[in-house]
Amino acid sequence: MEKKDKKKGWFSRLKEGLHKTNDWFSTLFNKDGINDAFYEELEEAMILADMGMDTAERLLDGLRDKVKEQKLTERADAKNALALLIADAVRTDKPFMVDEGPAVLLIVGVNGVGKTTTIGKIANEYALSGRKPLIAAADTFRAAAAEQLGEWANRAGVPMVRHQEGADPAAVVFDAIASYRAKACDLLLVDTAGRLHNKKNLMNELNKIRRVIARELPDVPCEVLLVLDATTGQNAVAQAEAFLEVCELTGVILTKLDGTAKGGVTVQISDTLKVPIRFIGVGEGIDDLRRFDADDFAAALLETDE
Ligand SMILES: Nc1nc2c(ncn2[C@@H]2O[C@H](COP(=O)(O)OP(=O)(O)OP(=O)(O)O)[C@@H](O)[C@H]2O)c(=O)[nH]1
Ligand SMILES: [Mg+2]
Repeated sequence: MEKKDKKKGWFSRLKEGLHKTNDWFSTLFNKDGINDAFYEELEEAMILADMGMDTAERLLDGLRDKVKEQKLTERADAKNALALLIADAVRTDKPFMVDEGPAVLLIVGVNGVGKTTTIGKIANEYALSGRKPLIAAADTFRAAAAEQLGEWANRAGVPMVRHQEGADPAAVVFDAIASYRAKACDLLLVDTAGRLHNKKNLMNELNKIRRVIARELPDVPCEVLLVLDATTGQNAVAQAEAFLEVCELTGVILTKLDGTAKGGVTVQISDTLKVPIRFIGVGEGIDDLRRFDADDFAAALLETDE
C-alpha cells in the first residue's frame, strides 16, 4: 500500500512537471474525429512537446497504421494507441548491470545538469535496498565539488573517497577502488566534473578513468550514464549525440522532469539514439529519483490512465 502511494506520488509529480505537454494533448484528444486535421495538429503538438521531427513522424506513421488496422474512430482510442507506441519507443530490454550484481556507475555530462545530486539519490536508493555503495569524488575541478558530494554521501550514509582540488581524477578512482575492495562494497559510484564533449583534455580524462576501472576491476561491469537536463530540450539531444561520438555510453538519466521540461525529449533520445533511459529526476530532494518505466512515462506524458 505504502509502495503504491509512493508510486502515485511520483507519478503525479511527473505529470505536474509535464502539464504543459498534457494540456496540448488533452485539448487535441478531447475533440471529435480522426481526420487529416487531427494528424496535423498531433504532429504539431508532438514537436512542441520536444519529440523532434523524425520521432514525431515515425510515431505518427505507426499511429496511422494502428488506426487503420484496428478501425479506430474515436480520438480517445487513438490516444491509447499512441501511448502504447510511445511506451514501446522508450522501452529497453537491456539489463541494467547495476541491478545484476557488483558494478561501477560512471556519471558524465555537461555542467549543472544534476550529476552530483543524482549520485546522492542513487547512493541513497541502493543503500536502502541493502547494497554497499561507495562514492568516488572524481570532480576535482570545481571548487567545493567534493564538499557538495560529501553532504550527499553523509545523507545517504555511504562512504566517499576524495582528494584535494586539482588532483588527478583517475587517481581518485584508483584509491576509491582500493577502498571499495577493502570495505567489500558492491557498487562504485563515480562523480565527474561537468565537461563539454569538444574539450579534448576533459574527454581524455574520462577515458583515463575508464582505463583505470577496466584495469583494476576487469570483471566488474561498468555502466556509463550520461545525465541530461530535460528542460534544455533539443540541446539535450545534441549533447547526447556528441557524447555518444566520443565515449561509450550505456544509458541516460534525465533530470528536472519536474520543472519546465516538456518531456518529449525523452522519447526522442530513446528512439533516435537507442540508449536506454535508466532514471529520471523529478526534484532536488534525495527521494526525487525514480527508475524510468516506459509505461508509466507514456501514461504521464499523454495523461492516459496507468
Ligand atoms: N528541479 C530539479 N532540480 C534538480 C534535479 N536534479 C538536480 N537538480 C538541481 O540542479 C542543480 C545542479 O545540480 P548538480 O547536481 O550540482 O549538477 P552537476 O551536474 O553536478 O553540476 P556540475 O558539477 O557543476 O557540473 C542543483 O541546484 C540541483 O538541485 C531534478 O531532478 N529536478
Ligand atoms: Mg557536480
